Amino acid sequence: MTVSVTRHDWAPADVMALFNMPFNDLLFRAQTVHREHFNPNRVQVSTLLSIKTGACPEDCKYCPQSGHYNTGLEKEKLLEVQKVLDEATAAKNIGATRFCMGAAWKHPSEKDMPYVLEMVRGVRAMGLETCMTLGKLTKEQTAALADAGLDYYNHNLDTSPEFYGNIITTRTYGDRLETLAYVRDAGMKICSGGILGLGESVEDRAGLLIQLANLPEHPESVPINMLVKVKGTPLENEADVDPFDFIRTLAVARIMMPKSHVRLSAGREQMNEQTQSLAFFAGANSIFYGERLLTTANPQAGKDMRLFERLGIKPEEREEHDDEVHQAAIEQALMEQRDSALISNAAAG
Ligand code: SAM
Ligand code: DTB
Ligand code: SF4
Repeated sequence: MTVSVTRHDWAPADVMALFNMPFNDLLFRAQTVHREHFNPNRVQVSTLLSIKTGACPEDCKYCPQSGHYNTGLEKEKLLEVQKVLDEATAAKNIGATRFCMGAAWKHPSEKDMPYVLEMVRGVRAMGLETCMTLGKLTKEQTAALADAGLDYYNHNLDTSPEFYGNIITTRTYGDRLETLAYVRDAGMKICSGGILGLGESVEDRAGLLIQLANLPEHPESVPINMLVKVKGTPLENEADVDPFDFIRTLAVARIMMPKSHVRLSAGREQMNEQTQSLAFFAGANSIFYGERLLTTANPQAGKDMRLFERLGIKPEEREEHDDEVHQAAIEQALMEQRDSALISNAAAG
């Protein structure tokens, strides 16, 4: 019997009914839906890099990079393309399959676009999936990113439309929906999710998931972040979210968007391994991998690999592109890896 349905007409009462299910019933249902579409023992791994850090003109109350708050963060201008490619190589070497580049901008400037496009082309040629999060986009910028071969654009809705004004006043919810529509129209995949722990109610969590699931197509990737409380931000003393409520939200996201990758996103450094393993059971099947998120800490790669081993989880292979140029780049990278292994074997023996 098929348990999952792909719907775009979720109403608040339907979603609150899921949130109010007994925990075990909810997790069983989420895991059943998960198994209809995914191998439950595979988790997608993405590595993040901040390509432009701090002094952001937006006032997102959770964010250490907002120029409105003093968090003591060292600002950095846009990284050089070669530095970004070096970091992508390091991410590939620890086993990441997607490289996500984030900039603390309201929107990209025309002056920065050529560098950003070069980063996309360079990272893609290494055989990694590419993702960027650069703030609001114009139609033209979106088309240029798609032409350069960007696979995913991350732009989060963060919370419900009703609660949003308590957290951000410098960019509207409508602006975010417009950027997501441009990304979809340009043929790229969407990564969009939100944050828990902002002081929102369960109804707001349901409201966020309704906005995401009622989009014309579900986002391919849905990051659910747990607030990382950073000193100097207005939310530094916000109350902790009950870990079971966090897990419930992942489970409801899995049920509402059965074919999407749901990412257990920021906040894993503050979470124990039992909570993370319950998150995977609830249907989360993607993580940020590598010791840094954008500006805050994430678990060490070795620690995550040991957890995967203990749980019998393997990192998911990257999705293949049918694009021949890209395939050629992958084969080239494999040949180079083989050559360097032969050279080091020869040197050793
Ligand atoms: N500046 C771009 C934007 O906001 O569109 C991209 C980068 S921004 C850091 C991406 C997302 O990271 C935010 O939408 C938010 O969901 C998440 N985020 C930022 N600070 C966070 C924190 N302290 N804890 C958890 N998630 C956070
Ligand atoms: C997302 O949803 N979470 C990531 C990514 N998309 C860009 C960012 C998390 C940032 C956490 C705080 C920091 O490290 O600055
Ligand atoms: Fe700027 Fe993004 Fe942080 Fe908001 S979340 S302050 S837009 S970097």
